[in-house]
Amino acid sequence: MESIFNDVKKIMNKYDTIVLTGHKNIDLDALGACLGFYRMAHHLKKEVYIYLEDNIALKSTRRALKRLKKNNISISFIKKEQVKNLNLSKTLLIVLDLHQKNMLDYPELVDLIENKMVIDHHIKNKDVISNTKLTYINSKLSSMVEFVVYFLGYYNLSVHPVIATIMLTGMEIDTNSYNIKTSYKTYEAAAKLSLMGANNIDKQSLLQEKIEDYIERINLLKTSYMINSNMAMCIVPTDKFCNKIDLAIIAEKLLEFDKVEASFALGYTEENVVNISSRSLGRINVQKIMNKLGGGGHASEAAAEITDMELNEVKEKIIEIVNR
Ligand SMILES: [Mn+2]
Repeated sequence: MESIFNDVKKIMNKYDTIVLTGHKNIDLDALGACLGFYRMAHHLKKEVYIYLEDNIALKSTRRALKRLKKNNISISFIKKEQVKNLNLSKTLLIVLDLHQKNMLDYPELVDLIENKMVIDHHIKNKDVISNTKLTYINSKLSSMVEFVVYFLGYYNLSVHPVIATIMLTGMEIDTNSYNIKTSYKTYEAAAKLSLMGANNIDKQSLLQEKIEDYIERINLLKTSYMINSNMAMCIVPTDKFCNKIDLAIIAEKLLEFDKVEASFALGYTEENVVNISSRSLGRINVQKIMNKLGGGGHASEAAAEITDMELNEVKEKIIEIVNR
């Protein structure tokens, strides 16, 4: 990976300003990676910003941002309107933890800033952001943070303990607590963050949730069932709306149970809109299954949104597809 590190740094050095962005619904892996790159950009004496709007969906991300503030760690964030005021010909956009334009909170960002670099750890999809100075997609990496830890380490840079904690939490989320996509390199990256002062108690508190939310999820999990020998399904009752994040959490949780190799969580997210979140331990390609429903994603992580079918029909359709 050393040659990539050299290339990344070389490209960063060519620009005066660096804008970092993660994917929409920014999670702690994407934010942690941005913060790590921020450190590098700062070290290279660049003007650096993290693209971020105010409407952050994930509680853990909101908490992490609050924690930065509380610890007086000053990070410059930038919003849509402000990007236009940059000297764009001297600006480099670094896209982290995604490689498709439609995964960006603000997709036009890649058109607005012509000079860009894409680094991701998800399985490569079609519609990769094009015309980049560098594209590096390595699905062997557990997380974006894992890349960034080695990148910083290669240049002997470390981050503030609060940032190390955020990064460690991001890695834990992406690996489902070191259960998936985890290699010895992942543990080593975790150890490096620990050496930088990442705090496990603070990490836990970033992930804490309301007990009511937890109980509600358990009640939903109680109703889940196997749709064949190795796939589980959980359906949110039609009398309530759910959100996509909850569906993702449920689908992920289902993978922790006996015999489950792939999982589906589905429910109405609004009137006449059914969302499905699907996860796999890795052997079953759930992207293929979601593709058949008009959705997409990655082999082990995919989703679909359906507007022309009732929840029950969607359920039947999934069962038909997987048992075909
Ligand atoms: Mn990630």
